[in-house]
Amino acid sequence: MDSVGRGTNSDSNTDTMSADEASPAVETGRRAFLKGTSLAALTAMMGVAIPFGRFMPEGYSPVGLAHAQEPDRGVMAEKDGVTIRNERPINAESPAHLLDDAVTPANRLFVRNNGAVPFHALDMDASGWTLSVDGEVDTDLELSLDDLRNDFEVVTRQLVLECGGNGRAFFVPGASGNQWTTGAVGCPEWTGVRLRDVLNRAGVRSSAVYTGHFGNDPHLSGDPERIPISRGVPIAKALEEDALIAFAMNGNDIPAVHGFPLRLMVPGYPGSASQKWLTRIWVRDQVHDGPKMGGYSYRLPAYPVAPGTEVPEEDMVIMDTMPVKSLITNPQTGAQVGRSFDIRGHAWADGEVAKVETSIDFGQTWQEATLDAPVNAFAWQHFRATIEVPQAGYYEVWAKATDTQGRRQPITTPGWNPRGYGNNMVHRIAVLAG
Ligand SMILES: Nc1nc2c(c(=O)[nH]1)N[C@H]1C(S)=C(S)[C@@H](COP(=O)(O)O)O[C@H]1N2
Ligand SMILES: [Mo]
Repeated sequence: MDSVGRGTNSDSNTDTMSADEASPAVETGRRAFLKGTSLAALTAMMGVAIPFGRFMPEGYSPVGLAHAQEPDRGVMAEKDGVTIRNERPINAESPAHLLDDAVTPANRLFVRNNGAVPFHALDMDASGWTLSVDGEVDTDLELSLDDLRNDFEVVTRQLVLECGGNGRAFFVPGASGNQWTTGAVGCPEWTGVRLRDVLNRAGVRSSAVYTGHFGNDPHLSGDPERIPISRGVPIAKALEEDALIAFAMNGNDIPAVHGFPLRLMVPGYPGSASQKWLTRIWVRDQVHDGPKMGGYSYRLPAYPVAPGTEVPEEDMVIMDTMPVKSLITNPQTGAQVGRSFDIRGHAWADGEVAKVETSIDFGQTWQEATLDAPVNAFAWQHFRATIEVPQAGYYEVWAKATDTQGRRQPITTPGWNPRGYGNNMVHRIAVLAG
């Protein structure tokens, strides 16, 4: 199944500490690229034959892999107004007022890479692309993009994608990783096939417990034997109807940096569950143990801890669903407004948002905003309100969403955790009114 040896690598704690959601900074026994990389692995990574490959000195690092060492500047050319949080790997988010569109356009969608953008994506070349499904299934599948388009029902859905670390910058004490503020989230429109239809075609065995997702993005070390990230979800989540294997975003090919030609979209879960450049789904009989499944990556303490606590690794549990949240996207924070002004934004939850309230008196009183139903499950719900202020001056507008299960956004950072995940505190903007 896995001729280049990238599929079963589970050495999450040998990953280099790059940024967000990285494994512990200790590099234990990292396989040395300069020794054993096979010609077959290099060939697979380059995507073409290397005719004189047998003459490459042992340990030689091909010049063509150099892009894995550089920031992926080219793929960011289309982005507009994003804030770069890290250059290598490239990570960027949008300020709230640039996320005002009902459906997030490609130029505003945050980027979260753990490795480099793969060659085929840089070239937007999908020729020969296949997705394999194997493991705890009755029949292994190897599907081309045409197979996916032709053999399964194609659906289009607006689905929220949010990094588990969105809001990390507000935790005190701070956590290492990308200092995301509020913008590592977006809601584009995705077209693809249901993950569950593909899994059911393969026939999920009763022994199935978890999925393991694989893409072909190169590790920043350039070592083709290492994979930057491979996460999965409980099999029950994978079999819900909302998760997609997507081949289009906003009616176009998925942009290179967002996973061309194929990615998962598993809404309601941390963005890391939505593997980009998807090549393989391994149905597992145990919880997946790919890179960034273990240690402190996407994990929370099993019990509440005081801020700054050193939590033992064995007490960390996998973060599953994302908490209820909202974002004020207009006006822009710092704006001058009249004594009466309109605000608007989006709200989302793992499930549905029941109400959004706003406050202009630091949370003393709240007014209910007008809230739209989602166009489909896991789509952004848009809200709007007209705010009247009693006199001219400085005001803060706060927004707070409550989901249908009664869970609501806290005023300050919720449960502190070592890596700063799941911050869904109320969004606040400042205005000068009158
Ligand atoms: N192959 C691959 N898939 C990946 C990642 C990655 O680094 N490589 N990053 C994950 C994380 S942590 C997030 S939050 C989302 C970000 O998706 P985006 O860059 O399209 O916004 O992709 C996920 N899928
Ligand atoms: Mo993420």
